[in-house]
Amino acid sequence: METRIGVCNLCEAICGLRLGIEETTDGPRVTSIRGNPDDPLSRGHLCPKGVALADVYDDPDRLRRPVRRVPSPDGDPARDRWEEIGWDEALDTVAEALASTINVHGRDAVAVYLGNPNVHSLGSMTHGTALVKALGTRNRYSATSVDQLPHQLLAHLMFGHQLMLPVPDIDRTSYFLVFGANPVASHGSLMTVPDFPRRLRDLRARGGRMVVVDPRRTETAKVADEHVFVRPGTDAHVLLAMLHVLFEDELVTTPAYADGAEAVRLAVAPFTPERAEAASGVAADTIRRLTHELAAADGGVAYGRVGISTHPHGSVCVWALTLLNVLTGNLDREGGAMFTSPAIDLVGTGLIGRGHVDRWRSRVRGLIEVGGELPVAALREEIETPGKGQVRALLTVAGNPVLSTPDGAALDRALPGLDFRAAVDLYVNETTRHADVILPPTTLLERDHYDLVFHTLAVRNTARFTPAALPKDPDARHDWEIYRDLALRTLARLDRKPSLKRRLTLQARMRLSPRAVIAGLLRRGRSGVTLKRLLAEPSGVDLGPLRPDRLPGALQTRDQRLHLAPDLVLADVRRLDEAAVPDADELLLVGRRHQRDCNSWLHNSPRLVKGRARHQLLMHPDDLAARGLDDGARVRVASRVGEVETEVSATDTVMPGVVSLPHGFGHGRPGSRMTRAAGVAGVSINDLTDAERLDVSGNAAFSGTPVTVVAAT
Ligand SMILES: Nc1nc2c(c(=O)[nH]1)N[C@H]1C(S)=C(S)[C@@H](COP(=O)(O)OP(=O)(O)OC[C@H]3O[C@@H](n4cnc5c(=O)[nH]c(N)nc54)[C@H](O)[C@@H]3O)O[C@H]1N2
Ligand SMILES: Nc1nc2c(c(=O)[nH]1)N[C@H]1C(S)=C(S)[C@@H](COP(=O)(O)OP(=O)(O)OC[C@H]3O[C@@H](n4cnc5c(=O)[nH]c(N)nc54)[C@H](O)[C@@H]3O)O[C@H]1N2
Ligand code: SF4
Ligand SMILES: [Mo]
Repeated sequence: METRIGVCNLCEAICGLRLGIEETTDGPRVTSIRGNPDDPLSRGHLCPKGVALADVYDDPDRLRRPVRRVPSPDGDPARDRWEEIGWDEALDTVAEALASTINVHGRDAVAVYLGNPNVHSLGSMTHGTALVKALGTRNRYSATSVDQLPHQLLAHLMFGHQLMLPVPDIDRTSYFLVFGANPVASHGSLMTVPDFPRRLRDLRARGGRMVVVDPRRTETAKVADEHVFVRPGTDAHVLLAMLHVLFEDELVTTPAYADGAEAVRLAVAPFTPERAEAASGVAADTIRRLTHELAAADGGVAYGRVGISTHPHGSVCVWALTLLNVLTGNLDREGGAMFTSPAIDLVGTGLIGRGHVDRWRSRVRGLIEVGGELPVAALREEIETPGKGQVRALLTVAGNPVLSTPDGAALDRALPGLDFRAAVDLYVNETTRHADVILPPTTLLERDHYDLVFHTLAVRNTARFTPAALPKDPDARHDWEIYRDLALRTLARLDRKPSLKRRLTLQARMRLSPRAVIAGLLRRGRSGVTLKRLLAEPSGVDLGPLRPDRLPGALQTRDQRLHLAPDLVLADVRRLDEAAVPDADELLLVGRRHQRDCNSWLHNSPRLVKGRARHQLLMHPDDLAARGLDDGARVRVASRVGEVETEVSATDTVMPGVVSLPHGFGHGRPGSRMTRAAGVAGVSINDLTDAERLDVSGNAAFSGTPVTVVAAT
C-alpha cells in the first residue's frame, strides 16, 4: 500500500489527509483515509465525512459519462430514462441550446446557478467564472444568496471588498461570542477552522470563554461556557441593543481611519436592551453584561454565521456584529477579528473584483444585484413570468436549488417549463433530474487542488497545493475542461460573437490548466511561496498566525476609509425600528446541520446515513403538549407556501416556540437517481421556506419562518 497526501474539500475546514492507496486489477483504489498530522492548519483533524470522501469516487450512483434524458413516451417524468452519450455530442448539444437561446431571446434568457461545491473546486474558481462571464447574462444566481450574501455585502460596503471578511483569531482570543453558528457540527464557516473542538479546549485552557446565542442548544452551545436562547429572526434587536449599550456606557473607541460613528450612534439610539428583550427573549441584563464582557476582553471577538445571515435582517445583523468588533477595538487586533495574508491574495491583487450593488435589478420583482448576482429567491418568477428577458434555459453547476432555495417546491414545478436545462454535476439530484443533459466532472481525488477561497478565510496563514491522488479515467473530464469547452463552443455559435481579440484572450486563458494558473498567481504574490516549494512540501507551508495592524493600509475602499454607516443598512435599521414586534404565538422554524450531512448530497454514502434517524422536526415538549401531540407522532407542518409531513421529536434543546428541521433532505422525489439517497427519510425544509422573505441584500430569510404544526391524519 502506498500513502499519498490528499485534501478534503467537503467543507470549509479544508483538512489535510493521508490516503492509503492500493493497486487493484481495476486500477488504484483508496483503501484508507486519515488526517494528516503534518498539515500546519488541520494538524491531523478529520471528521466522518472526510473518512467517506472516497465513497463519492466509488459510488455506483455517480455519473461517469455525460447523460441525456429520454422522456418517457407516457409523459410521466418519473419514467424518463437516462442515456449515456459521448462528450462531443453532450457539449455540442448544450452549447447549441445555450447559443440558440441567446441568439433568439438575448443573453438574459440563459440563467446560471452556481452551487456551493464551486467554491471548493479549484477548476471552478479558475475556469467556471470565465464561463459565466462569457455567457454574459444578468440572470446569474448562486448559493451565496441562500447563505453569506449579507457578509459579502457588508465587507464590500464597509471595507471596500466583498471578500475582505474579518476572521476570528480563535487561537488567541479570550472571549468568543457566537451568534447563529454551530462550528462543532459545521466545522466553521467564513472561518476555516479545522479541529474546532481542540482550539476551543485551548481557548479554555488560556482562561478564555465562549458564549453562544442560538434558538437551539446546539452541539456548540453544549460545550460553551454560556448559552443564550434567542427567538429566531430577532437578533438584529439584540445586536443593535449591544451597540446602544456601547454608546450609552461610553465604551466606544472609533479607529482614526473610520467614518460615520455619529450616524451609528443615532441609528442605534432607539434600540434599548429592554426593547430587545421584548422582541428576542434575551434578557436586557444579559445584553448589557455580554456587551461589557466583549468590551473588557483582552482580545475578544463577536462572530456570526448562517443563523444571522439567512435572516430577515441579515445585513443589519452582520453590520452590527462587525461594528461590535470595530467599536470595542477588537478589529485587526490579536485575539479579535482579523484579516488573513494568504499566499494568493484574492483581495489585494484584485483577482476577485471588489463587488458592486444595484447596477441592475431583477426583471419581475425589482430586486437589486449584489456583486453581479441576483437573489436565487427570484429565479422561479424569472422563469415563469412571460415577457422580454424571461429565463428560457438554465445551467446549474454543482447545485441543487430545488432542495436548497426558498420555496424549492415551486422552483421544482417551474423547471419543466423551460426550453432547455443543463447541469454540470456528479449526480442526478432533485434539480438535475429535470436536465436535458448532465455533464459529470471528475471527483476531487482525481484533480489538483488549491483552496483559493478558504486560505483567505483561515484562522492561520498557510498554503498548500495537493496534486491529484488518483489518475483520471481517460474518458473523464475535469470540470475546468468542461467549462473551457462549453465556453468556446457556445461563443462560436453566437450570431453576435465577441471581438476576435476577446475570443483569443478567453481561449488562451481557458487553455491554461488550474495548476498553471496557481503557479502564475503564486509568482505574482509576495509571500515567497512558489508552486515548486508547495510540491516539495505537500502537507502545506506554515505562514504564521494572522497579522494585526493591517488597517488602514489593507482597506479597499476608494477613499481608504472604513465606512461605519452604509445607507443601505441604515435604511433597514429604520424599517426595523418601525416594524411591529413579531407575534410571539407563532411557531418559528429554523434549520440545522448534522456532522455527517453535507447540504443536500452525500446521503447515498451508507456510512454517513447510518445510525439514529436525524430528519425529524424538533419541538419543545411544552409546544407538543399544547397541541396534544406525542413524541414521535407524524405531524403536518405548514407555512404560507407549502406543507410537509414528518415525525416530530420532543426535545428541550429547542427554545419553546421554535421548531427545527435539517436542510438538504427530501430525496423522495420521483426520478432522482441517487438511488440510495432516495431511501433516506426526511422532507425538504425549503418546501416550507418563503421566497418572499428576504433580507435587504436579497438573501433568503430562512430563520424564523412562521409555521403551524398539527397531527397528520
Ligand atoms: N432552509 C435552509 N436552506 C439552506 C440552508 C439552510 O441552512 N437552511 N443552507 C444554505 C447553504 S449555506 C448552502 S451553501 C446551500 C447549498 O445548496 P446548493 O449549493 O444548491 O446545493 P448542494 O446541496 O451543496 O448541492 C451540491 C451539488 O453539487 C454536486 N457536486 C459535488 N461536488 C461537485 C463537483 O466537484 N463538481 C460538480 N460539478 N458538482 C459537484 C453534488 O452532487 C450536489 O448535487 O443550501 C442553502 N439552503
Ligand atoms: N456537517 C455539515 N457541515 C457543514 C455543512 C453541512 O451541511 N453539514 N454545510 C456547510 C455550509 S455550506 C455552511 S454555509 C456552513 C454553515 O455553518 P454554520 O453557520 O456554523 O452552521 P449552521 O448549522 O447552519 O448554524 C446556524 C445556527 O444558527 C442557528 N439559528 C437559526 N436561526 C437563528 C436566529 O435567528 N438567530 C440565531 N442567533 N441563531 C439562529 C441554528 O440553530 C444553528 O445552530 O456549514 C458547512 N459545514
Ligand atoms: S471537517 Fe470533515 S468534511 Fe470538513 S474538511 Fe475536514 S474532513 Fe472534510
Ligand atoms: Mo453554505
